[in-house]
Amino acid sequence: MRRTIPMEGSWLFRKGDGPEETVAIPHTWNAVDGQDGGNDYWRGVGSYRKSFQAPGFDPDSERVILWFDGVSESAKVFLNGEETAAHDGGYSGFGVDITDALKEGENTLEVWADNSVNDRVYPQKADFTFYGGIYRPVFLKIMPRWRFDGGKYGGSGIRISPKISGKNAEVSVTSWIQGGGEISAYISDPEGKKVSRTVRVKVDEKGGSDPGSSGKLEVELPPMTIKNVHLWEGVKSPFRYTLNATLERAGKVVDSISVKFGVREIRIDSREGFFLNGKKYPLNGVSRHQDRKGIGSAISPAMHREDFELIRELGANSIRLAHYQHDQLFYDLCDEYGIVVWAEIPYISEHMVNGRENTISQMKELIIQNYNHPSICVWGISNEITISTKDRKDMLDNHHLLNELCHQMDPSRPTTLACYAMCGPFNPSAHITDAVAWNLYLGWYVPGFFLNDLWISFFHLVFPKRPLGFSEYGAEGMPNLHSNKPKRGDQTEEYQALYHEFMLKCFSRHPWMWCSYVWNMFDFAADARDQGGEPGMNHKGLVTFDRKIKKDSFYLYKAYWSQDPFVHICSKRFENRTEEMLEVKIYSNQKRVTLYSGEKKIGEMSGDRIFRFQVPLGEGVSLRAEAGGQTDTAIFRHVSSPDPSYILKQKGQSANWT
Ligand code: ADA
Repeated sequence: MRRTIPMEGSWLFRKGDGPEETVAIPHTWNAVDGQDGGNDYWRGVGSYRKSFQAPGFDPDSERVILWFDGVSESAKVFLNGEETAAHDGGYSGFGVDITDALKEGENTLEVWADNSVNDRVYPQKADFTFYGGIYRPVFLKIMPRWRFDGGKYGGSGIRISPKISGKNAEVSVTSWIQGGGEISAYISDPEGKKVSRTVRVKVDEKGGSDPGSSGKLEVELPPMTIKNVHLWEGVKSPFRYTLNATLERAGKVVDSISVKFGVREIRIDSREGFFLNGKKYPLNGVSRHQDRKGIGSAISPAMHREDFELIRELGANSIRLAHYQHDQLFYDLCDEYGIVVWAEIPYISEHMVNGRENTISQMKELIIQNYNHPSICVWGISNEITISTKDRKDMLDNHHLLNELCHQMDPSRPTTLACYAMCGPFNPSAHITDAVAWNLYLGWYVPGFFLNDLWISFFHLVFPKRPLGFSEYGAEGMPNLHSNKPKRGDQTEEYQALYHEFMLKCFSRHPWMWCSYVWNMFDFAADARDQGGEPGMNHKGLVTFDRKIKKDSFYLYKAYWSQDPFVHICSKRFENRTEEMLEVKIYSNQKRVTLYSGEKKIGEMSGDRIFRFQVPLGEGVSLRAEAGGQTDTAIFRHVSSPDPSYILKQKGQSANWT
């Protein structure tokens, strides 16, 4: 039966023709230079080498697959000096059958990871760092020779397509197997109780008998019914079933596989927004980049979980997993906790005529590797592609191609794309996918909060049948920069919060929009940037790059989206004040907030999420806010002149990535 051997631990690594050093996988060589600004991080070929003992396996009945969760951006794999695989695309998983190239005893594996500049593999131009390396885990998988196998795009070999039918669900399953045999399958609930009949199919052994090749058989199983189906209902009840399938040959089970799935129905309506299982389900979303301070993209499962928990604490019910395929663990968490996902490929900023094949293979991998995740509700085909595209015709052709590919591979999910701010509503690229969304930073890159309402209303008036969303909106906010008169571009925590206060109200005026995604949940590295006094970073996160500081804007969203009682005093890090009367802003999801200075009650207020108290500062105050049994504290001191450390040293919005 299936076994997995992790290939972590120490590998010998060489960056370009530099000296060999020992590193631990997962690893990226851009953990430091990809985050320190200057747009000068090293892009090239890094080689990784490891000696390992051939695993124990039965050559008659088993195969050895070397599996990579992610090698950025392209990879070449050599076993004992022979090239055994090549892969383009730094965010999807890929595997190679190394059985025939394995020697008895010691073997040498060498992997070249390549993030050098080229015109073929996406991404090449974007506002984030393209970390190079084997930055996700590597495994040896001992697999049965005759097995379920999704083939070259890395699928599990099982595709589950449930459909709601009255109180029941009809579940169609397609499977791909190496060689013939008898497949049997049934569905169980989370307690392991069988909830469908067992279906059986006998498959003739023709065409798929060579386990080393991609030759495999596609088999449609007879449909199964789940009576009184329990739906996957987002955060409220993310119920999942398990499909259990076995493959038998000559009366003996040779492979078995279990795949979780959910039953749910999605619909996007241009006049009413997003629907889950026939009910309106407004998407309160954030986007997520995966990288971290000092670590880059080579993050651990615990870090994925920490990100996920922070997003759950915020109360978001949807995530745009930007701008590429994320780790499987993250999609699994979204499935488990009912978070609706926008999944996408890194077809971004610039259409490359030579990159067509790569957009297609990355899209195929995204869909095939993720088809069974109930959380994924839309496929995103590109981001801001008009920003610097030269060959418009070729770009549009490619968009049509990708859109059709998604529909053909997955008729159940709508497609979407994220348009660039300067891409007008009439641009043909905005009218290809089923739904559309814009990255708009009105009130940040350009002045005028009100423009958001204007833009949304105009689009809806002209294209009432096109579902519109906001794929991105945001503002930079540095937790160390402060102002009591915040202005656009000052990078203060206070302006960021004001901007988001406006945007949340704005979206409530257009409840027909199908989605909105804060850009971004976390600060992330963009080595070409130089803003906020910390080069190499995009600071639009609600949480800092090291995940240690939740900015005020985080609590604003929490006040809107989360049911867990809390109270938060804003501008806490803006301790040294010159004003006599302090305006203390408080965010809470409780209806009543009380503020104390020491033991003295200053006031009590009823309100809606945002509360403002006037407090005489004197020499300083030590405040305590209470709401719904929760408390928060802050200290403000009086100083005679403004503390210069709160003000941005750089002028204006200095180096942007474009
Ligand atoms: C673009 C891009 C994002 C993001 C944003 C920004 O809209 O899609 O990757 O970084 O710019 O912050 O300006």
